[in-house]
Amino acid sequence: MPPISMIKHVTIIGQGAIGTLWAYYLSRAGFKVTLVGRKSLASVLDLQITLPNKQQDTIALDYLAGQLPLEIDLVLVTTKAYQVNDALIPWLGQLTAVPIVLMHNGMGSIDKLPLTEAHQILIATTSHGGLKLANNQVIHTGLGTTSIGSFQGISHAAGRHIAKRLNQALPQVQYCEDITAALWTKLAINCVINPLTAVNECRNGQLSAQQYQPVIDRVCVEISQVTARLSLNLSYDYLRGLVNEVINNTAQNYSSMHQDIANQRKTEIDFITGYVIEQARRLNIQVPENELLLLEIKRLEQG
Ligand code: KPL
Repeated sequence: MPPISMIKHVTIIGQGAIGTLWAYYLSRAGFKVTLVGRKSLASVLDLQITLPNKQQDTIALDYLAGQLPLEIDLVLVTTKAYQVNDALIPWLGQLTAVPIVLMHNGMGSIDKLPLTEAHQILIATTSHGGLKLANNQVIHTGLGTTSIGSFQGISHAAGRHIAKRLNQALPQVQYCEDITAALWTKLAINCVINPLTAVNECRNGQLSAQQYQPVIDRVCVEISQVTARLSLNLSYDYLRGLVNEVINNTAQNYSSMHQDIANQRKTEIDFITGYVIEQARRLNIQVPENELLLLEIKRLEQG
């Protein structure tokens, strides 16, 4: 692993709201960022961003279609969970000596990747809010934090080093030795807020209304039963408290699933609620509330 200041060339695969936010903040912090995609677009993208304090900024970002740049110190994969395979598999052969950070909502996508021992993989989860209005326009709707941890092929020391470097661009980035617990925590938050805001067509903050408390309780109870069997220290009280905190902190946001349904896009439900259901089945635990929410989202996706 090069010294911290040597992580300079960052390739970003996935130009949704989160990938675009990272591209902006990394570039502003002096990193050499290249967006890699499949569409043939101009090789320089003039990005306009609205910052959380409502100020506007613009920045020029390099874009490469269908090929990787020559210099890469770090790869950030910020596609939706269901796109990770298609987006990353074509490059996996060329990315054996480079740390790859997978950053998306949900869990389970990594299990489907044909990784070898040579791949250096980290997983990250972020609570920053973003809204992509057009290819060159994004709003940073809410400040959040990012947790990152090693999944395979990379030591905790090297992982901490990467976290520190990313923290220089978009703080707070914290390194977690137990990234699984951080991922389940975010999964629980997403299992509550995402389907409920999509089904009820509301902003995150509206879930603090009395009428939604029983269903939120049931989803949190089910998830804490699953995490208990996985020996993760995530009690119902802890998860319930965090869910309330995120509902309040992101009160004005529309969740990503709400945005997906409103824009008639596929959602990440299979990697959020679907992942919980899959683990629950394996452990013989009943999760009827999560099953109901999955069905409702599938119905909305088809509609
Ligand atoms: O991660 C989110 C999402 O919208 O996907 C939350 C935390 C629910 C914030 O909106």
